[in-house]
Amino acid sequence: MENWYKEAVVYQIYPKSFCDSNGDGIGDIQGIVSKLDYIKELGINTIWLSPCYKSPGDDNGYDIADYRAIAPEYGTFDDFMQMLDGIHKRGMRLLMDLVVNHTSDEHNWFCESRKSKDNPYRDYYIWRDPVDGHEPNDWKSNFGGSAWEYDETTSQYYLHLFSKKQPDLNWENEKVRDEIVDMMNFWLDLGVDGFRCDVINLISKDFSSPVAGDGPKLHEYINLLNKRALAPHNAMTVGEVWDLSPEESLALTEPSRNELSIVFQFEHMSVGRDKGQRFTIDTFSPKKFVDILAKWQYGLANKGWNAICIENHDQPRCINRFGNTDKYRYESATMLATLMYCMQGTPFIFQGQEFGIINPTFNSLSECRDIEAINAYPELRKKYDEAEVLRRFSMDSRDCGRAPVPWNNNDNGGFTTGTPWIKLNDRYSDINAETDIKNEKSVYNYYKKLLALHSENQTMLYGEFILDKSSDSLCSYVRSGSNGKYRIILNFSDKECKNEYPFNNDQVILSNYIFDDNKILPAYAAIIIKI
Ligand code: TEU
Ligand code: CA
Repeated sequence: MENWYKEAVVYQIYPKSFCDSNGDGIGDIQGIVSKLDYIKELGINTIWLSPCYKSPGDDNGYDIADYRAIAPEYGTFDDFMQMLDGIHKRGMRLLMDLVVNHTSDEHNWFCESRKSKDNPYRDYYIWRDPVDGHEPNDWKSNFGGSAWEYDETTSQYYLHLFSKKQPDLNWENEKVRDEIVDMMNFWLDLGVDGFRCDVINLISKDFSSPVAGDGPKLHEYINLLNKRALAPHNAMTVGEVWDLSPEESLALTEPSRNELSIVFQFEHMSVGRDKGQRFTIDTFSPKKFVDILAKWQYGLANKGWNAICIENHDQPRCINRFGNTDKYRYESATMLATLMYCMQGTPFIFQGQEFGIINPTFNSLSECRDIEAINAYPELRKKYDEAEVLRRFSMDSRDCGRAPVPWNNNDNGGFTTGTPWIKLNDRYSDINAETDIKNEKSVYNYYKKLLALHSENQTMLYGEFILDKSSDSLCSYVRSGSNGKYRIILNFSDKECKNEYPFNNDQVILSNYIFDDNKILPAYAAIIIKI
């Protein structure tokens, strides 16, 4: 199938936190192998694996020291091939993480590059002279501070849009482009099926702009990767791009352009944050959230394709942000899933989301691991006391999604027999995969039914999307296509609301309550009806 990405149902694995097979407290490839049946059983046909390459781990693997080597803490190359084979044998596909905006400073290219101005690898990275004794411009690193680091050996600055240990590659250099194409073909030739492309809009820089990225050669570079690596392998790609409009998304994905298959949009993830900034708090408006999703449904209709995502390794758990972790955990988790995965687009599910994991609580900075939170701490402490900063980290730091997956109610949720590299959520004895699978009314069993409906129903896959109602409680949309019409009815609040779309119980395809009176919808009700 040429456009197989449209029928992909993707499960994201963050290897460090997924499953530890050897008791060192770190998830690994054999841990993944042991869970392939579990993933398949959920209704997944594609796995996206966050980086598992050799890395010093400054940004948990998004700082790559060797693009062609597996990190020893995750296993061997043979383990990797066994996993790939196991994925394919089960009729699933594998997307690797393609992190090519930057490498680790411990990558051999950078070790050479920083040695001297005439080193053959010098132009693999972006080096600039100081301007009046200062940084070349005022670009900021995503992890705080200047994006420029002064290197004494050659008295120049290098650019790093993330940590200092993640120098940006110089895509202007043809040799860099050739190296990346070769590396992509290396994985594709081994049988890998595609890539999730990390911060892909940053690879071309616009030096005249106050913010880096979306440079003039972006489309040219992606088109080149498409022609020389992706298209010949019919590979799927999903680009990670922040702050883009539907028009910009189409410019990267319209099939005639031969660039990417789809890109994520994270606009809805900013609702509830002040100006979209992390660690800030704004009132959460369900209406705004649904309206943004609808804008993207309409914006890409018949021209592009959505990537439907509400959690990943950079985000806290969706129940904490948009639902209710205590009284209505099941109801809000399943309502959010219904809202998202009945829309048109490829579902992305982050490990543990399928059984309603919630954020851990961080009680001290020493429990936090993420470079973004640790770097932000001193500035936040100037504004808030210790308890408030930790409360914000427990709500909104990237570590929230990175807590280990609890598989059962054994010690450490069965994630490891050793000491986990980061703490688990304390409620793992009741929120874990095994308990949820056994419980008929559970987030896991609802996800399984919902994903089956998504995959087996032509209307759910390809049908038109029509928004009828968005508000801070009742929301409703219709999907209409070759397999008939369906209405999705949701109560996006923790109070009862009036239902404007009455139905008979025999119309119900899936719902998270059993209804006697359908004129009143209980908190976080979600119903899919045939109309
Ligand atoms: O994320 C890019 C990115 O923009 C976020 O890290 C962002 O800076 C942050 O969430 C804002 O609060 C990608 C990866 O998903 C992330 O894990 C990496 O750290 C980053 O790129 C660098 O490779
Ligand atoms: Ca391990």
